[in-house]
Amino acid sequence: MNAQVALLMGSYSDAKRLEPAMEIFKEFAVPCEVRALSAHRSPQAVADFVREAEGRGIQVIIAAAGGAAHLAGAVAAWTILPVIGIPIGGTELNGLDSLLSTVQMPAGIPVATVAVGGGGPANAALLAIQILARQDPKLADMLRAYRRQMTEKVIERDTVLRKKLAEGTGV
Ligand code: RP5
Repeated sequence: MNAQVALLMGSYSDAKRLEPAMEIFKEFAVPCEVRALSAHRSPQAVADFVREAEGRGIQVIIAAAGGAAHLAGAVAAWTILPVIGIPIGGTELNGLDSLLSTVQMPAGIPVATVAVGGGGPANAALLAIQILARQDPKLADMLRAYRRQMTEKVIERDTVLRKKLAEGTGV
């Protein structure tokens, strides 16, 4: 099956932080093309990749970068596919530089930006899957099951918390 999602990162050094996104794609059995291409150091390769993406069946592009994080915006400039930006943390400015560079797009060229660190990479993958699920009822069912499991986990932990507090055994 051809990949319907592409995950671009600005540098191979970003890869570790993007593992949660790759795990989500694995869990939902959604093939994802993963590449490390820089908006600044290899601009032509980025442009070539993005311009060919739609023709190859890619439906959503995720672009992750840190620091002067222009990758998502540069990608969005070349395509009308939905682009999800992941600002990478751990920079000199603790990811605030990446966040602002990714999120502050001028009107006309949107980038849907997720959080720096935390659930950001996983949420980018889930959002991409939610977009695909509009045309794929099986994926939609999987997303509903994923949410149900999340809810069950919260309820379970709430029960444990209340029991421990009632017993006075500490949390
Ligand atoms: C950005 O610069 C990359 O996305 C990465 O987060 C950061 C540093 O890249 P390297 O110098 O480690 O290649 O373009």
